[in-house]
Amino acid sequence: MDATPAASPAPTQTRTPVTVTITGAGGQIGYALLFRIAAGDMLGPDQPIRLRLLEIPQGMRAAEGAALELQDCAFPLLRDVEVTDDAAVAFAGANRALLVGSRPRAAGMERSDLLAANAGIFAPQGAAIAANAAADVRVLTVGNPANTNALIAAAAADGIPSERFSALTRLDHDRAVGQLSAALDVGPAALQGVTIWGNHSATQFPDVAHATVDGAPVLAALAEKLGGADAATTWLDDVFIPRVARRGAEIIEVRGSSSVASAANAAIAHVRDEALGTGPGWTSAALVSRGEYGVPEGIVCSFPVTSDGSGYRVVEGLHLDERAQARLQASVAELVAEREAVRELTGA
Ligand code: NAX
Repeated sequence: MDATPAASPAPTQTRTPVTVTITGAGGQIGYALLFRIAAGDMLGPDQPIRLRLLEIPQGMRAAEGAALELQDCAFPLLRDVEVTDDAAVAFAGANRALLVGSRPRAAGMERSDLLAANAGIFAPQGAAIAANAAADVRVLTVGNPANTNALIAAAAADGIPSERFSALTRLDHDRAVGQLSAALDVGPAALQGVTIWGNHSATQFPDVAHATVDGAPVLAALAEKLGGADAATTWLDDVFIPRVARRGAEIIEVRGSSSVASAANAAIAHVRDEALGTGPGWTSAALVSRGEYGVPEGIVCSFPVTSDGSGYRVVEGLHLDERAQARLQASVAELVAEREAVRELTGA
């Protein structure tokens, strides 16, 4: 018997590490993200990673504690972890940035105050990314209001193409898939073609008009399950759409705290699919509009998207009926109003 072990490649030794910067790393979503990223869930099991954790001074101890725990996991892919409150240091050489830290809404705060406070975070971070990150950097915004924060960061990141910026609506997408999966009593993998349109807010439009279950139209499957096309439409309008759009509030009510593990899971899935490809079908992500589906250019709007590993692109050519158009336009109107509110700060 030959006792010589078969020659195997040493991928973690040979691949160049990817530098991943996470802002708000000392917070709840940060804590749920870090260990999965370090374990290879986001960029694959062969991709070494360097982590850069950005916090504000009040969050530094929590981030430092997470860094100690990361060291204690001895993840084979994790080369090093640096914790800092200096954006220039955090974004130095970053290939991937996940902007999670943001200013939460305080009691009595108007939406315009919230937008302005976050412009004060995301504009300097966009500038710091442009000045310090790697030439191939891609940036996902998670911190709310996510779409407009992404717009602010992109506008401030001189020289970085705006298609490198996106905002997270994958959680909404996965929530929609989860609801359909339960209603139709099928596994999530049987479902394709769900779309979240618009803003990551209660105005978003979760759309199943092009969705399929095991290759057959979801609308027909719902009609069969619920006793007719009218019953299916009523369920979609009165149960499905509001439940998906308000799921964040439902989680807070039941759990006593906002979505954390599911949000981290969605952020990981967003980056993974962007970097490694979406495979069959599409997913949802908020991208800078180029005017697709009549959405004004420049706003960060959720669309159906695919990636072949080189970045997300909008799936074009889907038909939206009048009701769907009206729902999309309502969410787009909110995004336009948000852009107006921060226009002076961003020049967008
Ligand atoms: P936490 O309050 O637990 O953590 C936020 C962290 O960000 C804190 O540690 C804070 O010190 C830090 N931070 C604040 N300003 C910063 C800055 N300028 N630079 C670096 N760090 C900064 O919130 P968490 O539960 O982790 O949620 C983070 C964000 O995700 C919130 O804005 C939340 O609303 C948003 N969400 C977005 C979702 C989405 O689907 N797009 C869903 C989940 C979540 O609600």
